[in-house]
Amino acid sequence: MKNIIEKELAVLEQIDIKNSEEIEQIRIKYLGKKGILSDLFAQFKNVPNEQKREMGLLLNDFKTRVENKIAMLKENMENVDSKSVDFDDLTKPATLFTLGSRHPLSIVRNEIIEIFSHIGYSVAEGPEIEDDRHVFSALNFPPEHPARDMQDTFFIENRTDNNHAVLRTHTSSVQVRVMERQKPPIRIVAPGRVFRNEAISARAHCIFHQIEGLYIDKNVSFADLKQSLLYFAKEMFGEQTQIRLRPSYFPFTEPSAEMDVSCNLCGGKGCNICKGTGWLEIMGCGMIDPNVLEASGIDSKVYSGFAFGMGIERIAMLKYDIKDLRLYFENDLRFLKQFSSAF
Ligand code: 2U9
Repeated sequence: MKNIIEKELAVLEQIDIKNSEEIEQIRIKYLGKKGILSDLFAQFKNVPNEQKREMGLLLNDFKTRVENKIAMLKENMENVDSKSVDFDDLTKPATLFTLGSRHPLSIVRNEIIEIFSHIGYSVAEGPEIEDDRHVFSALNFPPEHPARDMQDTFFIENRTDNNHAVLRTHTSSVQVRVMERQKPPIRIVAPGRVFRNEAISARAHCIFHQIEGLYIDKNVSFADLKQSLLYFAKEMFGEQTQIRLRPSYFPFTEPSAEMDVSCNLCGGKGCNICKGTGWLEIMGCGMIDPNVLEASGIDSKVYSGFAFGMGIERIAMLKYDIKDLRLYFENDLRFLKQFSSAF
């Protein structure tokens, strides 16, 4: 038995085969039902007891070597095959493969981040599951504010200290966390998913995406806010774009405003996109309320700042003329394939 194994090992060593049929023949010769190994294992029972251990080891080692050799031959053959495909006809057309495309919301988010990065903003991120303090209290929401209601906010856990766990309803909570840990100057944008308890329709969804911005330093003024947002509007919608600010109200900013951009489609004359007004509302903004600065440990006598926020779905709807918000979340490839971008 020992002799047979040694002889076969020498034979095995010499084998060099390049096609799958021959490899299969070798497999059958050694590992097949009536193959050499099966024969040797059958003979094993006649081996005297004192030799069983040595023979057993030899036999198992032989089997492993056969299996390894066959695996190696197969691998070599695959390499030879793929080389031959590469070189057999250099004039063959290349194999087509489809490139994926970015989601329109990612394209728009990346574009906004890029624009603000040119004037010194970096990206901040934070948790989607938040607590009352970071979503409401620190942002100057009074205890009875309707946003704190179950109708508007998804509550995850009611806590006895009233610092309930909630799904964030805006990314402002990310900015609160940055203010808590970083001394001004702070210049950040916070993109991310937010959640509101809304019925789903063409114009509303319970999950959507925001990008908010925050700039805090000494002597930051409303003029800085206006100029920064004008720069953004021109970069995003074209050099000819104009902006206008209308007074508004948010608990976390004072004064507050809504910002419109001039409608690019009709050049301000009025069309069905801007509903005849010549203007498109794209974001809210304002000077950060001193209470908000103080709540996160920033001295409002030394520092001031501005903030803004926009819905990414809305900006992408304007950019791509998308009429129904639900398209963003259905992952229909006919929709997704239409978008391509450098971002
Ligand atoms: C801190 C202080 C102030 C962020 C701001 C808005 C105005 C705003 C909405 C636009 C459409 C949300 O997606 S939307 O529904 N946002 O109008 N957001 S100012 O203000 C902040 C943020 C963080 C600490």
